[in-house]
Amino acid sequence: MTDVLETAAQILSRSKALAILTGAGISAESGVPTFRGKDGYWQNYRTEELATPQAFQRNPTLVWEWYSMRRNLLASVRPNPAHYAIAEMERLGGNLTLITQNVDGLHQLAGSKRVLEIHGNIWRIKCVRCNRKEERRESFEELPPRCVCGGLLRPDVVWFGEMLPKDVLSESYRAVESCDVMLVVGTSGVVQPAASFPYMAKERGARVIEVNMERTAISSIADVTLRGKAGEVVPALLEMWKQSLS
Ligand code: BJW
Ligand code: ZN
Repeated sequence: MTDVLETAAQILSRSKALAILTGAGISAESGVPTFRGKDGYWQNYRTEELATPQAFQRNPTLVWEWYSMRRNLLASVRPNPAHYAIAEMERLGGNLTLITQNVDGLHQLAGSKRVLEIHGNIWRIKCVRCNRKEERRESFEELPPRCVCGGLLRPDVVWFGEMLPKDVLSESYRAVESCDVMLVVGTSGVVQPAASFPYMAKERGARVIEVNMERTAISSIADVTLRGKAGEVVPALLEMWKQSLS
């Protein structure tokens, strides 16, 4: 591991434009379940059956119960060493863009200032009728919750078949197209368009470093693969990177 870690740290220390893409795996050690694999079920429903506008239309209460459960859990979890290490990478200076698929807000809690949340944020809600958005951390007395206009409220997250927020997406593409290194942490790389970011970066000549416990759809194009837990590997990578700077 030390050898590959050193190689990765060297690549990072030479980088002039770093893009970081994170997924559910980075929050796993904080106690947040991932979406796929053995964690990817809730009451016998798969993520793909719940995170869709059709599921919400059919049964808003069911979908809200899933989000309520997750919001309750998230209310008490803390960032882990991987989130903190990435926040410190930002403070090290240089050109860094953090793109996350996560809706949990843990990067911000760890101190990351600029976070491109391409799948939205679970603490924000919006009205399906008047589109009013609001940050709301408290739980709801009744599910599904309703807006003052009478419309249904939903979490302001991106479901399957929905477009990603335009501004956030174009900023992400800018970073993906201009980075010379992409660090990919804790994502299975199966959900588009995020899954194509490492491929696009690679095609433009960037180096790809992957941190994941398992082989993924991105592993085949990674220049360096760091197999292990994000909470251990990312801080170790940061330490080695700092050493190579001094
Ligand atoms: C660890 C670890 C530890 C564990 N340390 N690692 C065919 C081709 C191309 C595209 C499509 C297609 N068919 C359909 C599409 C489009 C669709 C899509 O990609 N579908 C695929 C599943 C096939 N995409 C969309 O619909 C997107 N919109 C879009 O494309 O708009 C344009 C369009 C519109 C209409 C038609 C066509 C195009 C929107 C996608 C929205 C995804 N939303 C969700 C829910 C968000 C809200 C919420 O949180 O509830 O986003 S789904 C879920 O998956 C969530 C995640 O962000 C996302 C990605 O998951 P992630 O983060 O990778 O998690 P996991 O669980 O998959 O993986 C965890 C990884 O961590 C694993 O690898 C572990 O090994 C690892 N790990 N512990 C390090 N300690
Ligand atoms: Zn409304």
